[in-house]
Amino acid sequence: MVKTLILVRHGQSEWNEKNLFTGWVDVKLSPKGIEEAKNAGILLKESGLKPDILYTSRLSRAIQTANIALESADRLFLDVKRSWRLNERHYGDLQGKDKSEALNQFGPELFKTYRRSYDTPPPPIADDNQFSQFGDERYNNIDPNVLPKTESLKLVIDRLLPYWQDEISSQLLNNKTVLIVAHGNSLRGLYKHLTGVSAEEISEINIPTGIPLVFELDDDLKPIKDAYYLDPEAAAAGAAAVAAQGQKK
Ligand code: DG2
Repeated sequence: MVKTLILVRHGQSEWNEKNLFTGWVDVKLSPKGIEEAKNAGILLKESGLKPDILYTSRLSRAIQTANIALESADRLFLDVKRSWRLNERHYGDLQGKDKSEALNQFGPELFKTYRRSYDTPPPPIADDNQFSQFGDERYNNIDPNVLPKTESLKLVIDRLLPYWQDEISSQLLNNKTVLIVAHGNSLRGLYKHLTGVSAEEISEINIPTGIPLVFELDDDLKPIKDAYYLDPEAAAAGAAAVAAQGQKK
């Protein structure tokens, strides 16, 4: 039996709108992001896909998106599980910095390395930086040695996989339709794991906000065909806009 996995990047956040690196900083959805979240639920409902269980990160923009989308999809009753392992990539010292200013400061090559390389993390964030998560109560249960201060995509995959393997996979193997609402880079990490694309290929893949991406998986949780967006045209435009971030204010 085909297993269905639906990935949604949260709607536009206040910091996506302002063109700031966000990572683990807990910002809310912008008004546009709220509309995108509603639309994600409508797309789900129209598709006839019926998620049985919802997973989100511990960050408000994903949680808000999931709540709004499930309301417009008429599926607020779902069981929900949240994990820091689905959080956005920790953007280290770049958190809170303007992407256009960073592009000017670092130049296009290093800027792209920090945003899209597989295994080069940005410089780590200092504990006393106002955008550090040091001491944040929602991560109290994480060993301080594990709590990231910066992450590459590879490190995101390393911390995401235990949750995928121990928790989410078993729902899919029990033929539950799984919805994950998370982030541009945590979902890119999962995408890389599921599809097996190379480090080079994943650097060119960008996930747009608020458009469900559907995977159909076999019994080994391998895709039986290419994943598809429920609104492919809007997804292509959204992904191109993400790729171009930093080049515009
Ligand atoms: C964005 C991704 O994460 O930024 O952390 O700034 O998905 O939570 O909005 P999200 C951030 P890029 O890697 O696309 O620059």
